[in-house]
Amino acid sequence: MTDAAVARTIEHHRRLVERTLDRRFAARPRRLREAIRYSLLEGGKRIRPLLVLAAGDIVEAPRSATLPFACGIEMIHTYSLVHDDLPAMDDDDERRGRPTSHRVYGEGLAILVGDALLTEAFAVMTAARGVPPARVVTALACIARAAGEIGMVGGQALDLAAEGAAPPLDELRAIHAAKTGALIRASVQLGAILGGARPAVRRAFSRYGAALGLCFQITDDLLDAAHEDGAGSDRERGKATYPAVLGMAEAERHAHRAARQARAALLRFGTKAAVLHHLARTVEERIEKQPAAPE
Ligand code: GRG
Repeated sequence: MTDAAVARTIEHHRRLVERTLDRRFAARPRRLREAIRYSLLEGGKRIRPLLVLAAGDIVEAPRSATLPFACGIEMIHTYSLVHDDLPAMDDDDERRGRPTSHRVYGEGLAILVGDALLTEAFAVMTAARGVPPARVVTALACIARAAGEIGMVGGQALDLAAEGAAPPLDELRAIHAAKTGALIRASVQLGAILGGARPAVRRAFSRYGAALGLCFQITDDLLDAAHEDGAGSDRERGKATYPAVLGMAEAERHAHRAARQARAALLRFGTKAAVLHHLARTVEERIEKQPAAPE
């Protein structure tokens, strides 16, 4: 696949997900629907749904099964952002280039937006068709674990508890693996599960997803550290981040190493994995978007 063909595939997948999400919400009262649409439909990079579709394509999972999961995982991700931005958590004013949901709609409605997105995500995912029902059940269990107590929510709790402390590297890694990594890893695993992939393939996808999730979180930390202007930054909040624990230059090296590990996990798939390669490059290239490391 040429670079242009990969870019076209990704754009096609992104539009497909956005069109499907756009058709979805009919909540009453109207204000809730408006707040859900505001939070979900504009500005996200859609990395997680792109991973579900790309991984599913490698193992020939039907689109009728992967698309509902791609949409569901984006809804779960968006719920986590809306709740993370609340005054009780990060108290952020901006998200995806616009005022956060609670700034526009108030805290109460923003909590309900998150609740609705999380719950509806499971309704959307149960609409998966074209594969044996047992695979859908396994995929639902996979995403529930990744989003819940031992995944994203657990990671967020560990992150809150670590504020103001400087955890050792292995603890920081565990926080990141749960808070951000679990959903990214699950995105790739969902494709494999829905395609009925063999265990060796599932293990390779899982290695790719874990390494990509780590690279993603480190680059996010690096971007925050490079652009920080005091108020609201990770440093100001005393967040446990890679740059805080390792310094900028070493954190960058860790991000590149994780990207290399992600690519290495794809070797067995050859050119079939072109889109996953491209997505790993996109995440890694975010490092170059920050000003040069001061060390
Ligand atoms: C509140 C249950 C609960 C969990 C929150 C993921 C998370 C846990 C908080 C987000 C905090 C944060 C900004 C972490 C850095 C990594 C991250 C998830 C960035 C945002 O994801 P992107 O870059 O966002 O994929 P877009 O807007 O492109 O979808």
